[in-house]
Amino acid sequence: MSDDMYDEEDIVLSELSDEELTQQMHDDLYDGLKEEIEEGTRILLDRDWPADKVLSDALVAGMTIVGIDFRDGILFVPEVLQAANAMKGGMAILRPLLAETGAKPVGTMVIGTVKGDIHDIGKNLVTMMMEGAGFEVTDIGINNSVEAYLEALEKYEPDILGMSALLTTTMSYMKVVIDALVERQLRHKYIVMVGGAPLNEEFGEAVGADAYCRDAADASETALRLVTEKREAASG
Ligand code: B1M
Repeated sequence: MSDDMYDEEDIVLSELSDEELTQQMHDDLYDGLKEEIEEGTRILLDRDWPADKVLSDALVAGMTIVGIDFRDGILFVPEVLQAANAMKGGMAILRPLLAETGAKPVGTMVIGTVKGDIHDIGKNLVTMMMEGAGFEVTDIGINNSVEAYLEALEKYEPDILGMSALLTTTMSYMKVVIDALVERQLRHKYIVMVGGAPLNEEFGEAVGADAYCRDAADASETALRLVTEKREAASG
């Protein structure tokens, strides 16, 4: 075998230190390299990294960089879609680890991204963390109309309705859904939790949600607290 068969630029992920590997994974996510992201995810897990640390330090941190360059017009939709696809590859490996729980469900949730909005990575992460906290979650996907939410609520009768929005132009649709629940006198039946990058506490209150959740960990903690409070109030 001749020497020039080896490309000096080739990087062997398994030979990198933890820090170099996470840096490399940020670059690979940026370049939308799904296989490399999957390999890096496996290597970090083999090095005994907890799944939530792989998620936050390697994947979410990488996606934050993508988001900044998307905002600044350096990256465009096709590249960001590839980055999202690579991220999903890593998330699929982490999913069973984050969702590991033998216990019976502590509660149930229907979650979906609102109408006009196709962002689903954050919602998928919330689903995973909620499952990890022992909830049974029905994910109704993206671009959900009022009718789609109502249909799912009727069908699954969950404790919680979760809504996600990533665009300033779509987040107000959460109020449309909550108003529809009020109109039909269904609002009291569900705990409504909302989340997504452009939202904040004030917005959550303004649309009439029970809670705004900053991130997936906050969502699972809040869900546990609100379900417990609701059950205590009902039994007391
Ligand atoms: Co879009 N996009 N995008 N995008 N995208 C943003 C959101 C944007 C901030 C980018 C930017 O300019 N910096 C910007 C929105 C600006 C605004 O409204 N203020 C934007 C734009 C403008 C657009 C388009 C309009 C671009 C265009 O076409 N010109 C278009 C809209 C399409 C549509 O929805 N109709 C668009 C399209 C896309 C892609 C399809 C290319 C892709 C989505 C792929 C996919 O999701 N399958 C995409 C992506 C990937 C992004 C960024 C880069 C990353 C989003 C993400 O996945 N973050 C994003 C920039 C950014 O946010 N940094 C951007 C990682 C994820 C883990 O975080 O989603 O915030 P996040 O979720 C967190 C919390 O918010 C919270 O927990 C999660 C986990 O911790 N959370 C919840 C989320 N949902 C929750 C629900 C809950 C609780 C907590 O319920 C209880």
